[in-house]
Amino acid sequence: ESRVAVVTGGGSGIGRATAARLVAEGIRVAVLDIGDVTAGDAKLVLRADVTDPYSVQSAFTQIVDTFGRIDVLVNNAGITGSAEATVCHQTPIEEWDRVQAVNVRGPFLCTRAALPTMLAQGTGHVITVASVAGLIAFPGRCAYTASKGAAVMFTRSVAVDYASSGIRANAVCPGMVETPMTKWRLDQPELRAQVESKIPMGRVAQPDEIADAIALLASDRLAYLTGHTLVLDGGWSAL
Ligand code: NAD
Ligand code: KPC
Repeated sequence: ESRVAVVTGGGSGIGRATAARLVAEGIRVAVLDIGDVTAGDAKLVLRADVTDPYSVQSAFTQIVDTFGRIDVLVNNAGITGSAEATVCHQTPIEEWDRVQAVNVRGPFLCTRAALPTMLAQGTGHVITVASVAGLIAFPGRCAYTASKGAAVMFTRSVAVDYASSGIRANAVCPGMVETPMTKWRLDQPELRAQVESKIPMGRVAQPDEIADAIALLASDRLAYLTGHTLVLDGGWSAL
């Protein structure tokens, strides 16, 4: 039977493009999202909150009951926080907690739920969508930047601890991507120009360009790659 991938936050943006791309490659895909999801070609669509252990556990139980295995987990669900979640001293404490909960606790809970199946298989790949903000600070987004730094180190921790069990972990670090998350900023010509001026390629990315990278990682090519952060930022962090 074909391989199985789970994509969290698969209802929108990068996650939706990734789910479609993996389905096109013949992978059986389970999409997990807190919001409304149009099924697309995904084999299984589950409403779940990645911050809630019970919700996550019940989703993964259903996935394993349905497919019998999990080859790839894409930890993609993420948030930036409200308009008030800006620089450190102005970030509401509850917004800090909410951002860490989705962006750090989420990958932890989902990976924790997927690992027993991967360990039993002796194979598996955890791909976490971090951000260029996990490598260089995104100005005015303290909670988000800190959370993505944690996502990168979470990936390295899993890579190191499970390499001898046949399980790999890699992160993808996109730069600015045109999705519902960033629409509010990119729809304002001045703010868009400000972002584009920092990117050597002079343009933001489309979700398909990130989905392509995730699909390459999810394929069993690059089999020696683990603990890596694959940066797709148009040269932003190379400056
Ligand atoms: P998006 O807002 O379009 O999609 C995120 C999806 O995650 C939504 O469908 C949402 O419902 C889901 N989600 C949010 N909280 C959830 C929860 N608690 N449980 C389950 N699902 C939840 O965002 P996007 O731009 O596609 O971002 C996807 C990932 O890529 C995020 O981790 C984001 O930080 C990262 N990223 C985005 C950009 C960008 O510029 N758009 C850049 C770098 C990294
Ligand atoms: C680069 C990245 O991960 C997105 S950071 C900016 C998000 S927002 O402030 O909502 O435009």
